[in-house]
Amino acid sequence: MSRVVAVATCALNQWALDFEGNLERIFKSIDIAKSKGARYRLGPELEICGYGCSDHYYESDTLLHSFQVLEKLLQSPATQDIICDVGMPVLHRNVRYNCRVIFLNKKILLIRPKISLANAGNYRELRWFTPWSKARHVEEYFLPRIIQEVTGQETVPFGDAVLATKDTCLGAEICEELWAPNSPHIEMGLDGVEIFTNSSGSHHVLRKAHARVDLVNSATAKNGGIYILANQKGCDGDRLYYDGCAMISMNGETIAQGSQFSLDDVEVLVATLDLEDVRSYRAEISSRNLAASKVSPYPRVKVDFALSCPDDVAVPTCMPIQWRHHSPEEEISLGPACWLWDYLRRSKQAGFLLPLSGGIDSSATACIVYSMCHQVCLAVKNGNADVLADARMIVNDETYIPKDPREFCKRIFTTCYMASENSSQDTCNRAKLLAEQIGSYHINLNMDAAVKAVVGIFSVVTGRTPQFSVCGGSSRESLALQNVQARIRMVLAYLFAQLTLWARGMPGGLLVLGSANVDESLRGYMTKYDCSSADINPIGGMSKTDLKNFIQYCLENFQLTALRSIMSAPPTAELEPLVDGQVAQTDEADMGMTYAELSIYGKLRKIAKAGPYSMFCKLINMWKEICTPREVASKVKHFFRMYSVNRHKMTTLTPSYHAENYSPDDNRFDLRPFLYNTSWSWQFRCIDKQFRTCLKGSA
Ligand SMILES: *[C@@H]1O[C@H](CO)[C@@H](O)[C@H](O)[C@H]1NC(C)=O
Ligand SMILES: *[C@@H]1O[C@H](CO)[C@@H](O)[C@H](O)[C@H]1NC(C)=O
Ligand SMILES: CC(=O)N[C@H]1CO[C@H](CO)[C@@H](O)[C@@H]1O
Repeated sequence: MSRVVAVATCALNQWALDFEGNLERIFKSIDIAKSKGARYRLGPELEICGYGCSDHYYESDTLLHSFQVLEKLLQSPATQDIICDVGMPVLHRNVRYNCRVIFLNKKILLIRPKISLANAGNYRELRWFTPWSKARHVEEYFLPRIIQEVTGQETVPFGDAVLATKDTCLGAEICEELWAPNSPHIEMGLDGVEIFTNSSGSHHVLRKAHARVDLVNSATAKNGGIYILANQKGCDGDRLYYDGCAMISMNGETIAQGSQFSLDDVEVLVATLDLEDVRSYRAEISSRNLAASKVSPYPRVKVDFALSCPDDVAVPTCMPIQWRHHSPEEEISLGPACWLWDYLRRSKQAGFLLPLSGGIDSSATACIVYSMCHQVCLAVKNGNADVLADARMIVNDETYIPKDPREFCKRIFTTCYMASENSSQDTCNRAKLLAEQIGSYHINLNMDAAVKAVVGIFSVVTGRTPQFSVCGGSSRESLALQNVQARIRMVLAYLFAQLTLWARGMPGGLLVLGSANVDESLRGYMTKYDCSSADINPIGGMSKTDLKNFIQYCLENFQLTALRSIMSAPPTAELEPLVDGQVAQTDEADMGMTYAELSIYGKLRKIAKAGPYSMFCKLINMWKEICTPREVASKVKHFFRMYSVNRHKMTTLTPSYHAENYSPDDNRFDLRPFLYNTSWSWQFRCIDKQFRTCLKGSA
């Protein structure tokens, strides 16, 4: 018998509760897998209903419709002669499990419930599912009648088992199980499983891809085997971007790599591999074989089917490749751009509107939209019919073909510079030049009349006129005046988003983009309900440091020379009066901390889980070369005061692309109160006590 097997895995852009679309994409992936000779096809976690259904998992409708989709798959001739491994929720004895359903030729072979559930960060699987806790145990599952009618089976095995085909043995791991310290693949491998499958719903976090790739490769480095990873891709209706990276690896080396970011809804990887390579890899590892001889066996579901190709077909086997990683700047350029595209086409809007101030943040956001336009043109050039159809729908022209990113940008992207008498000519010019270079439809407006009118109402009612501090006003007055300007920007942004296309005689409305970065949010350095309030924000999960590097990348990669002066200008909100025509306000001075410091506070607070006292203790060490303990104490206190005073702003944070593990996003990720006693008296006393000990120690 031939030893060469052909297996397929995929990355699918599934969408929560879009059963119709999800089914279509699953069919398409099976078609491609079969056309490339695969005899086994793995799909992403919960692909039938879409990974991000969240509380919809509680609804019996979700379970019902998932079975209805499964029925369609079972019935179809398209699923003949290939083992299909699909993901869906299943209720067994009134308990809901996150399952793989594995079937072949109208028969369900096995339902495998997930054993370790993902429950950290953005994941809340324990809220909806129960982990299967009976290791190597299988029960009878009674199929719903609609499935019985297709398969002729009344019950099927449900539990922790592996599949034994005529030529090899396959075992499934589901997403989180790979990260678990005692992953199933270890014991399964010892028990003779040669092919491990892993279906994921894993999302993009900057700089994280290599961890996943290393984990997958290491899964088979020690004990040999073939590891197949499938993942969801795309927006899925939430802040997360699932980042594909389907892969196949063997004996610790990558064999096939899928893309991390792309506009293809269906991506299928097929590899032909020699099982004998697994066996010979294992042959020499005597420690493995000793352990293997003692392992208690998994229940095996026998399958009368071979994964290997017929003997008379000579198939070349695949060779290891080197995994290509994106730089963090490329990740920022590609991930949020794909997410924006999904959001735009699925919300059926006609494009985006961005208040473009000429600073780093809004410019970075503009560059991401421009990058999206590049990807759309590229996908169309590569023959992606779905992208072409979506582009035509968005620009409302059935014959349109996006070829030039700048031209496409002009149709779907409006940028708007909102000047007040306190904006400098420099920022205005910078915004205009950048708009020209990316091709956006650019509006320059002056909002002084609106600001005067609003402040005028206040003066009429109260008889008092607030002044800026440079004109002798108190900080209360000055801040209120800045906030009025900032908030009027938001009102204007929404007005122009709704009606610019109308004024130009075109149909549709625009989505408003926000551009507050993760550090500003953390510090609360933003006006609540100013133009940081928008429909969505592609950079809300990025740090200022990463955004600066990204701007440099765009300057080189897209030849946007306008970015040169944007890079060198100090970040400013430009809400205070100019002094001699120059900016008198800079963000870092205003915030009382640098962006670099903020990133450190952010990571300590969220990732290292440090309160004020622990943060102080860590920083006196980290910063011992640059700060005295007294300075550290005062910096930490300042940060916690500002953070807690402003935490309420996080409750209305614009939904942002999630990309950073220290994101302060209150809504799903960083659950904390928003009304604090901002004196932190107990905590700060501990800092002071510690700090006095430091002084004594050094004396
Ligand atoms: C499957 O892969 C994901 C990465 O996407 C990983 O988080 C998970 O731990 C893996 N699961 C198993 C069981 O290997
Ligand atoms: C916060 O705590 C301090 C110290 O215990 C206390 O004096 C102050 O009244 C508290 N603030 C409020 C608003 O309760
Ligand atoms: C619109 C606005 O707030 N303009 C202010 C700009 O700065 C001058 C002082 O230089 C103020 O008088 C204006 O009110």
